[in-house]
Order: sequence, then C-alpha cells, then structure tokens
Amino acid sequence: MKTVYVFNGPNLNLLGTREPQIYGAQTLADVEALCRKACEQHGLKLDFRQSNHEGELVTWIHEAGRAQAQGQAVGTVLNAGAYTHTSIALHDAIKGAGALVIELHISNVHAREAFRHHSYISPAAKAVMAGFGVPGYALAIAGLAQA
Ligand code: CA2
Repeated sequence: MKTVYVFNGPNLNLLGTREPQIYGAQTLADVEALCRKACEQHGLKLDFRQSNHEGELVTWIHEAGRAQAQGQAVGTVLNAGAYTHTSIALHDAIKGAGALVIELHISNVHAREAFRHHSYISPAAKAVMAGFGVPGYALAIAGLAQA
C-alpha cells in the first residue's frame, strides 16, 4: 500500500481555536481524521504531520521525495501556511527532492491580503488548491490517488 504524505506548516496546530470565519471550526485532529478516511477510500496509507519549523518541513519533503522515488509514496499534500509566501527553501526542497506536491490552502488566498497572493510553492507544485475549506484536503488526496 502506497503512502500519501500530508504536511502542515506554521500555526496550523491552532486550527479550530481562532479565526473560524476564515479557517472553519475543525481542528487539526479533525483534518487528520478526514484525510485518514479519504486515504482508506483510495487504498492509501496516510502519514500526517504538522511543524512550525521551516527546516523540519524541508527535511520531510526530502523524505517524501525519497519514498516516492522508491515507489512507496504517491505524493504529498502541502499546506505550508505562511511559509508559502516566504520560503525559497521549500521551493528548492520540492524541486531538489523531485517531490510530487499538491499545494493546498484552506482559504482562498487570492481573495485575501495582497501578501498572500504570491506563492513560492506554486511553481514547484503539480497542482494548487485553495478555498475549499478543510474538505479540500480530501479533494487533494483524491487527486493524488489518480495522479
Ligand atoms: O488558507 C490556508 O490554508 C493558509 O495556508 C493558512 C495560513 C496562511 O498564512 C496562508 O496564507 C493561507 C495560516 C495558518 C494559520 O492558521 C490558523 C488557524 C487558526 C487560528 C490561527 C491561525
């Protein structure tokens, strides 16, 4: 059974505690449960993580790229949080590791502040999903399942 990685960046551990009008009321544990169900439906194994540290996310993308190269993983759903808008290191990690990444955002970043409109992840990603709320994670997993 192949693995789907779901990596979440900074502050996503706060989901469900604040700003429900933007991010909804579900917690990160709820997101994990939703991803697990989606993976089960597609016969995939889930590896779900969250980190507030850029370097840790870089290391995880390297790991996902290796697993993919060995035929053990289908790809990665990455919600890089605010690092989306700042991190050349994450861009380089995706390219360098050859990782198949679906960039995901819970909110529609293009309908928000201008500083959220640019993404360093998008040019390195296979696909981009934004604005479907937490259910977007299941949609991204469905996309990876047929990639
Ligand atoms: O819409 C998304 O998923 C984002 O990646 C979320 C990031 C934001 O910086 C991106 O521009 C868009 C922020 C995640 C922080 O989430 C919180 C949730 C609840 C309370 C506080 C922060």
